[in-house]
Amino acid sequence: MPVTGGSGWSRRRFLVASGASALGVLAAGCGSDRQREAIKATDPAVARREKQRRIAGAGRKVVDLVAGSVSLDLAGRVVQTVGYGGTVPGPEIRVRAGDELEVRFRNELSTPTTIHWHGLAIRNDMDGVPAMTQPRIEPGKSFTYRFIVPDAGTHWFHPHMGLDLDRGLYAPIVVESPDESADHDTEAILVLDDWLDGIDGATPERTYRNLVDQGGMGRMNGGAGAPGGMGGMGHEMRGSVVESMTDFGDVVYPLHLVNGRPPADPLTVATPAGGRVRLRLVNAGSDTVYRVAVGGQTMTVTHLDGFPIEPVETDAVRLSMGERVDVIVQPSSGAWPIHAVAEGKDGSALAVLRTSDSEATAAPNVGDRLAEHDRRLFDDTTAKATESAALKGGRPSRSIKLALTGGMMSYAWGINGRAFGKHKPVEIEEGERVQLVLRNETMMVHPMHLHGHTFALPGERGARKDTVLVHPGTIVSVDLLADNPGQWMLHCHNTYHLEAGMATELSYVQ
Ligand SMILES: [Cu+2]
Repeated sequence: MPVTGGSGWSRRRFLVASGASALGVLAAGCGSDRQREAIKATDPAVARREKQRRIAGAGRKVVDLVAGSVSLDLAGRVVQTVGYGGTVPGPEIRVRAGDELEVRFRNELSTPTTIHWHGLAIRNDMDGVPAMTQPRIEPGKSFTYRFIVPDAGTHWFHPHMGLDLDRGLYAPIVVESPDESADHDTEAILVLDDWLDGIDGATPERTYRNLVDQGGMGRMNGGAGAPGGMGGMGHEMRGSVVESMTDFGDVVYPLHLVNGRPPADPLTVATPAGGRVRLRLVNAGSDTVYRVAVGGQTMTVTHLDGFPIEPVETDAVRLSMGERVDVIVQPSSGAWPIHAVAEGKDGSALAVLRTSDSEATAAPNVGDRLAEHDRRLFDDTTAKATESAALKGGRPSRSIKLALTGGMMSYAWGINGRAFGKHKPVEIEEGERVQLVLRNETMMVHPMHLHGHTFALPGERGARKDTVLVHPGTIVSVDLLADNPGQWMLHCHNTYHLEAGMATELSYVQ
């Protein structure tokens, strides 16, 4: 396998950190413009905050987890990749809010790694960002993650190293609420992923190289073939069929998976006749925004990024990379496609929803898209958090402007014109309530993800989110309560944009 752990921003970051340490500058957040002393992951404030999360009588869960190589059978085509626990996705972790989770992790990869618990506002030293919150976990080494899980919801975990996110290293973590009444009869977790690793010689590294070398020339598939890796199914000019000229992604993927399975071998979700099923949707993709609908059915959106909203009935939902959406579906008798189409490019992922009284024997036929995809599309900016989930506190005391910058031609993505490593940390004090103003100055969408916090979308009782899709030429302002001291990544969840440096740091200072 090509070197992944030492590639891209993580290595640049490491080098910058080393140099800065030699000069006696704080290693965490050693960007050139740090003004004040950072509260690092090892600071007593982090342990103090964790103590506040402790609930008397709460449970404890211990999980053993291994990352290593995996043979993945994609409808008869076997590829070699990496994953957790020998499967793709890795085994689901299920805990109750308030419990302490201990994950005894062993790295059997040939490269260093870390685990980031996406969506969980946990203690900073367990957040899994190399050089920022913990050292890299070298091959053959172990690390125990131990933290209190604060909030219920549908979340997931993945590495925070180089391009490993475009492999099979991902798995869901579901946090149950002790006081959430079940309004459904059954549930299923559907993890969506765009897949290229191991198909016709494609690797994430080759894909990234192609993007950098030939940015702006066309779509990239990372495959072997013509010089520059433009052979096979990859070369397709952009722009002609892209919805509203919006560029949703630049990598063409040969396959799109639901729970590690391609459309030719779809997962079946069984439901009792007349029953209600909760679908927990996760987008673990690297460069694909999905639009999901269920054939012949409406759906009710109940949670965004794990947090409850006032329910909204719709026909289709959109998930950008890193986002989660929970919906309730009450299917009529039969077998129905759960169809996730890639926004702005060809390809789709498929699963089947089948009621117990269905007489259908074959998977339902789907074409390019369902009628439901083009009916009501759920808009998260109109969603309202439930009373209990609404962000507490008053009005923001200040605004922090963050321009999302860069483009395909140079493939130099950044924030405020700077790549990670040359970034200026966003400094904040514990207890502040601020507004983050995300302005997309590029031609592409960017799903912006903040670690360790769940911000609120604009408006009265705006939905709580940790990842928000910012469309080209638009501004999204989110409110943030600074209640979790430490150093936190704020980055685009497009794996290739992140690798190119589209990240900064939310830095608690004292
Ligand atoms: Cu991006």
